[in-house]
Amino acid sequence: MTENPRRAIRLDEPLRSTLRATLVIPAYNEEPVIESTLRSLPAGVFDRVIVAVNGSTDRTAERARAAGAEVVETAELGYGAACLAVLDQAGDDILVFLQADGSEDAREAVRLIEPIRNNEADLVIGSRVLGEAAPGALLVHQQFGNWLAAVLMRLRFGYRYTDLGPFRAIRASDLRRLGMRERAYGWTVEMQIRAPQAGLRVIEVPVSSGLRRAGSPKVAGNLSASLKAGYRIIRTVFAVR
Ligand SMILES: Nc1nc2c(ncn2[C@@H]2O[C@H](COP(=O)(O)OP(=O)(O)OP(=O)(O)O)[C@@H](O)[C@H]2O)c(=O)[nH]1
Ligand SMILES: [Mg+2]
Repeated sequence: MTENPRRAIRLDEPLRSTLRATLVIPAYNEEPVIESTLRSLPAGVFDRVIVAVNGSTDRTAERARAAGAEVVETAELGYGAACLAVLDQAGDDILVFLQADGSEDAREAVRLIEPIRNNEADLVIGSRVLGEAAPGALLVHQQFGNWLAAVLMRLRFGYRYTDLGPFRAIRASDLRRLGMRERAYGWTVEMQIRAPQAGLRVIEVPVSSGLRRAGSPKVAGNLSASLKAGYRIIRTVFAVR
């Protein structure tokens, strides 16, 4: 977590309290769970709900539309690519990223949004390490990977993080300025490095983590995918200048 004195003063600060909140749910082959995740969203928290789809071979997009969400599809593959594709139509909304698998508590999004609206932070990361985790929610290799990435970020850049949690919020205008390059699973870690470099104020807040409600694991619950993602994450820590 960082407080960066180089942060530029922005003329639009007084409007922060009225920023809209857009929920972005990256989803890859999440047909079995996407509808229940969408239907369990809290009322009155999000102004827009977008499901970000790429590469899915099932009916994720159709199910999302049927449940009332907007769908943004891109041909470019990768978790990060799906998230970035939303930027073209996000205006200056606060973007809240949430997993499709129902493992996070969307009601806790207010903890992520409020510090941005209150002008206390620019990137708010939901830390599963600081919050309550259900038994089995954070697997040992996942915890080790998060810890290793945190140590490397601290050694290389001096930034202190407890997690790479994907449940996070940032203004679309800030995200555009970061010049994100990573298109796969190094996306979260790249954001955590580029944000303080760009003068954004970054904080972590506790979020709870549960189990995937349905569907198949794409990362943590799949060992070979975890190893690939872990490699990609570590590579990203060293690739960002
Ligand atoms: N659009 C898109 N979404 C993705 C991609 N890879 C993963 N996701 C989504 O990103 C979120 C996180 O993936 P998960 O499979 O839940 O990964 P995890 O939480 O590490 O592991 P499990 O919960 O055990 O599956 C889910 O909503 C996925 O559907 C991708 O390439 N494109
Ligand atoms: Mg998950």
